[in-house]
Amino acid sequence: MKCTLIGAPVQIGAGRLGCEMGPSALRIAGLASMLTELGHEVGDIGNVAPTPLKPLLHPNPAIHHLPETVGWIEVLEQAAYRESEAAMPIFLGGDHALSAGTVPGLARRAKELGRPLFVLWLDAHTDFHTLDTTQSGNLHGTPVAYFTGRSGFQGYYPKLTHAVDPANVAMIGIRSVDPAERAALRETGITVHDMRMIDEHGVGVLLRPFLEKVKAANGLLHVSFDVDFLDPSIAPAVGTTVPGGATFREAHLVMEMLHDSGLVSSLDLVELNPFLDERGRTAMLMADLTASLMGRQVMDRPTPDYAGGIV
Ligand code: B3U
Ligand code: MN
Ligand code: MN
Repeated sequence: MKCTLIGAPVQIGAGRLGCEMGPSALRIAGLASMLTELGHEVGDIGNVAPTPLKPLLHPNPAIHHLPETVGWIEVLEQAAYRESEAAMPIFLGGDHALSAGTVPGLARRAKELGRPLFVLWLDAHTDFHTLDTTQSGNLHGTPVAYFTGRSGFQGYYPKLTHAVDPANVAMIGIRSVDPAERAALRETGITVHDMRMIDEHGVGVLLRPFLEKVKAANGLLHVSFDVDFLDPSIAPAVGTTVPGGATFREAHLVMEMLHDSGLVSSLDLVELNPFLDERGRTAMLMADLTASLMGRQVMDRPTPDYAGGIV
């Protein structure tokens, strides 16, 4: 497969600085060579830079860095649309505000291809705030609300060309939801699998029906992978650690199932803050998990076909 690495050193969406170094850390961890070894044709267009700032003032005084965030959204929407034409784009973040650019760009591409876009959101958080409801003012908490077309962004974030249908969004790993997000999520068709669901059912059982839905709809699948999906004991390099996250084994299983599905058409790797890392271990784990998503496996053992029994 052809894939293209795109650095998106966004850090102003998060509450702590440092995600700007994320693309470098992922490159230094050897992501490109890992993918090449798996037989992929890998390009790297380097880092993109935000479009020039326009003055913007929102009545919510908590909001941080609105003009810069809009600059990143604009450039990443264009990059996602352009780079998804001929290859699988892999966005090296950068904080999660970047998905407010990547996902709308991919939705525009999907629309042009006449195929629905599905989004798998791997995160401790739902990132479902609008500009009016965010209390932290950290705009990495807003991308899902924006790209699913919630109101509350008009006149600030760019006008969406195509919103993602909330029924096509599944979140896994959720364990930190603000009251305003919870209330708004109840009104949408977004599937939210919190950690309790993982504990009770296992992550594979939750993921399989979503993949079947994407396949049945001939959809494109974007995976947005926030470092804090993982438990902080294995992935400390993130500003918003929340205890009780996905284990090493759960995360690899998700990646392996995604690979075997053959459905993934784009990927965000977000919220890596190398300033908080321990000898590069989180960057290396994110690179290894990406390798699993792109086909690395222990044995030649694809996802079992349960219909035919376990082989
Ligand atoms: N919901 C909180 C916390 C948060 C969201 N996304 C991250 N943290 N990474 C907020 O600030 O909006
Ligand atoms: Mn996030
Ligand atoms: Mn998060």
